[in-house]
Amino acid sequence: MQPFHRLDKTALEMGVEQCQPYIDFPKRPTWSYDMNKEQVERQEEEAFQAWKQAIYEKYGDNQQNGSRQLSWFEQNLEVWRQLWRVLEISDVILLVIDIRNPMIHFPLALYHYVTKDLKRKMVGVFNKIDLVSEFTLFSWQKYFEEQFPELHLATFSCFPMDEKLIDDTATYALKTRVKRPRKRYYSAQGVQSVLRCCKDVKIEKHGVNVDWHGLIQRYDDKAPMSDHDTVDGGDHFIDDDDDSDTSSTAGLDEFSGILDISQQNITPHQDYVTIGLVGHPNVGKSSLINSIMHRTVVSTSRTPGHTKHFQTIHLCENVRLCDSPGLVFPSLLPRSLQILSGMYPIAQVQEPYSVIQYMAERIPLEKILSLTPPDLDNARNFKWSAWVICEAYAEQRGFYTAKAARPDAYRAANAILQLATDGRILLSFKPPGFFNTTKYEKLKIKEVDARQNSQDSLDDSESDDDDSNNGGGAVTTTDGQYALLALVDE
Ligand SMILES: Nc1nc2c(ncn2[C@@H]2O[C@H](COP(=O)(O)OP(=O)(O)OP(=O)(O)O)[C@@H](O)[C@H]2O)c(=O)[nH]1
Ligand SMILES: [Mg+2]
Repeated sequence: MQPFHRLDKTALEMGVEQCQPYIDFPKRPTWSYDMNKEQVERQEEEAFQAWKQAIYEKYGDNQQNGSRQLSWFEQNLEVWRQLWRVLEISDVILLVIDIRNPMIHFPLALYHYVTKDLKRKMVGVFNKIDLVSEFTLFSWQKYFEEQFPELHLATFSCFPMDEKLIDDTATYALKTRVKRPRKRYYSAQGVQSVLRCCKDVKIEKHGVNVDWHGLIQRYDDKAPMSDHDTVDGGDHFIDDDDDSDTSSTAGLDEFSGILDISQQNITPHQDYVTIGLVGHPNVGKSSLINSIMHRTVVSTSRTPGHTKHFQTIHLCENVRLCDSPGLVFPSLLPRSLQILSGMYPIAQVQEPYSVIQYMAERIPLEKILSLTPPDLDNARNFKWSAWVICEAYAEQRGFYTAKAARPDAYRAANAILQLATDGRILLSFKPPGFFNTTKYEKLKIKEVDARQNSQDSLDDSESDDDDSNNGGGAVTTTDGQYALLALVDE
């Protein structure tokens, strides 16, 4: 109920420093074939309890000591076991990252474990790029390239980019509901980028020759899929829907490409390249798999924690994809941020007002929602608080409590949080130096120049085979420059 203070724009910057110290995640204890199933499981149980106890001892009372509170994190050993299995059977780990806040979705401990301990290849997929400007995406790419050299980067979106998002430091809301195609997997952007990354990491596997080129080419032509490939109408997979659908594996057996993996398979299968998708809940792992498959093979939902079991899907005879349940890694990042990043089910948030305050301190929420101050006579001295924002929004939307017919602030708060996680209120974070330095502008200019030069030399040797390059290139360049100018003006 206390009025809040709007923070400087740099409060939206977030880098690796804010994620320090990073907390390790539980690893599978070593085991041998001499041990029976019960012994292995007991050992895992004990190691997990010891790990939990250790982090609670170290960070559990942090808030009372005045330092940062331990975030929410996955408490269920079964879910960690699934992660272990996916890491064990995958040749390439695809970490799916929601581009609106890449740092919170990037568990440093996992990066170090995969690249240094397991010595496996790791691809970071910036997902939901339709919700940020091209310049924000560009800046994050540069930041990640610099900070995490062993991570290969790809970009992806289930939906086309929104032109209105040319400057996402000034545009904070998609006021109108964006019309999205029902079969969105046809308009996905970036499947080629993801597959190209998987090709570039060069997985060397004796006797397995993947035709990456042919695979990538498949996504070149936007020809409609054959009847065989499309999903029957009325299927239960289209999300943004009933949050009650919790059985994510329902109906999956109908698809022939899915195999169960027995527990014996603890190293990548020698006949296939396995691409394992991991990441926080709700970042879009299952949607990415559907887009690659060009049909609905796994269930998706706007409610985090939808996928409950990992499953493999064959992309071609020697490449298979592995979807996994989203899992929250422990950190010292604020719980409000976790909720806003979509990894916690909104319906279960008991006290949503501090999350609203966290958001309102960073973006002009009352303006975005076009709220009117309740006390118009005294509008000049009026100061917004999270609670008043929620009450005003409840009035605007006609949310009233059943008994006393008072504005239902709780329902309003939930609705606002849902708008934020769905991406209709745009809360996106930026890498350090985004607002107060010209670092990223300079890098962008350099890149545009380089592209221009290579375009010029291409034009000289004009081979006019197809015009896709011309059109695409021109649009990207113009958008890029526009984003740049808007930013410099600010
Ligand atoms: N705007 C936008 N939304 C997306 C994109 N990809 C996925 N989503 C939405 O994000 C939500 C979560 O997608 P899922 O594919 O179920 O996410 P997941 O990572 O499999 O989630 P869990 O199974 O809970 O771990 C859904 O509401 C999707 O519609 C994207 O590229 N852009
Ligand atoms: Mg999923």
